[in-house]
Amino acid sequence: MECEREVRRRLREAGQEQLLRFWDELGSGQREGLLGELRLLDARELRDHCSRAQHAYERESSAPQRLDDRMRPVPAEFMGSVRRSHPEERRAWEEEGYRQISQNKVAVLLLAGGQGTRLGVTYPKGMYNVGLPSGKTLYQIQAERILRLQRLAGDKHSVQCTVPWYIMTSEFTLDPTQRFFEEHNFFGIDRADVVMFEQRMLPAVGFDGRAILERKDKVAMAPDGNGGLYRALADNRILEDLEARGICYIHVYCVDNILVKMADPMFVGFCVSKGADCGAKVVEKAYPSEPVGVVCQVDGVYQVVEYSEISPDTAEKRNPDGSLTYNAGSICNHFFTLDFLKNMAGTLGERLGYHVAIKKVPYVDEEGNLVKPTRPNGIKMEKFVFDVFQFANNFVAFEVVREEEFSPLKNADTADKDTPSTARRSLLWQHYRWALRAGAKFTDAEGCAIEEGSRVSEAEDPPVICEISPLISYFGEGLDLHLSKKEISSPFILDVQKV
Ligand code: UD2
Repeated sequence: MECEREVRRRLREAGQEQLLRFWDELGSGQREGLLGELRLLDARELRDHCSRAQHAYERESSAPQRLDDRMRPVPAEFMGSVRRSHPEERRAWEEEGYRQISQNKVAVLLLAGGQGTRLGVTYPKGMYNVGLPSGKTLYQIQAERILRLQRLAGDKHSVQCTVPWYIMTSEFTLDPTQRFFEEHNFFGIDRADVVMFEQRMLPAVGFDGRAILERKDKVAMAPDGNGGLYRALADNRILEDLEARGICYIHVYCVDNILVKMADPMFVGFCVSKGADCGAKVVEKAYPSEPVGVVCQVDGVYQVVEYSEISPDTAEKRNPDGSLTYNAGSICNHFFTLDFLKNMAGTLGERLGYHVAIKKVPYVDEEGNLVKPTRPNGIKMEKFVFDVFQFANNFVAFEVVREEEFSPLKNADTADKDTPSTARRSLLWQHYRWALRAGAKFTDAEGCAIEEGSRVSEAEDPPVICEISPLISYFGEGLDLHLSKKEISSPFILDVQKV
């Protein structure tokens, strides 16, 4: 094991010796903990990381990068759409997706290494219960969708099939996620088909280019962004695991979208039919300044441009038919072939640039006092998962309907959007629509019919509370059997025990 002297030498080489400035005050356990953390930091990488962060910060604060003049929208021929493509075409894509799933060629990969600071909980976001009548968490909903999808694809092709679930976690989320899955018996999924792995962490850096100590014996570290995926796939031999299972296509998604269609057969089938190596799901932007990334081309290559990187004029730009020119809002749902991921996990992924986030990072001051800053004081460097689009040979985008597929949980209920309440409402409205389509008749507490016409705005709860288990319906299918012409009083939960 490396001793203090050796670690100190490397830190000196990296210009970061301040990380040991409280060494003399530390007990032996604390010393061991700190050394353990520092041993993982390579001297050259640490030096490069800190100076890169400092320079990126200086560049950002002097002249934020604008990409307006270099942007072009995604050409129509590379875009499929749930709303605009022909129904026959959509059906064919969906069939293709089911075929691939039934042949065990499709996996899902969840990005779950984020800290969920905006939501304000100390546990992983996937464990969050948004207050559905069933009390199901995001993880449980996702697990049940996988189980149902396996069933659907298997029945269509008279086989048994598996959609393995890969979950990228970080130092913050791995242990609690593992424990949660254990406690819930992996929600009925075979545990061999749930593969958790960990992304790397990077030190937070002060504006002076020095890594920050959050305690006398602990460096302030943060996950390296969801683009840390590519390195983590290599670090943890995940590509080998995918290969050994015969997986060819991977649907990557983020944890917070309560409406996520895991391994969506239509999206997968669309990408496969187009021979794409890389694809992204998008929704029409709700309004020009909506803070979502836009899928477009920059200097002829595909990219997601964050809202902060374009001017209001560009965001407002419209086509002759009145629609927004940059309308393809990214919902963090991506398709990759295994071959593409293999390339990204090698040298290409290393070439991805970092994005700078200026944050409030708690630290110890020179006197050793813990300080919770009121203003941003630190730089966190992150890679973004979609930055690999530039390397695609055949990139496609697929537009879906927001109300059916996108309602992210980002903020606590004190905010006015993307909260537990809005997520719960989106799901309940969707299930209400499915139930009506299946012919359900809803009655109130007095047994009087609630007419469909008594719809209120979707900004409020639906007139009846009806929750349908993903174990029964993946995306609204097969409900006639349970609901047609049935009189149902609210609140109502359709789950397997009740069938
Ligand atoms: C993400 C997208 C944004 C838009 C939006 C839609 C990125 C970088 N941005 O924005 O373009 O599509 O979602 O909801 O994808 N994560 C990790 N490791 C990390 C950091 C994050 O796994 O180091 C995960 C995180 O757990 C979550 C996902 O990545 O599942 C998205 O992270 P976020 O919530 O920080 O991204 P957001 O909302 O800024």
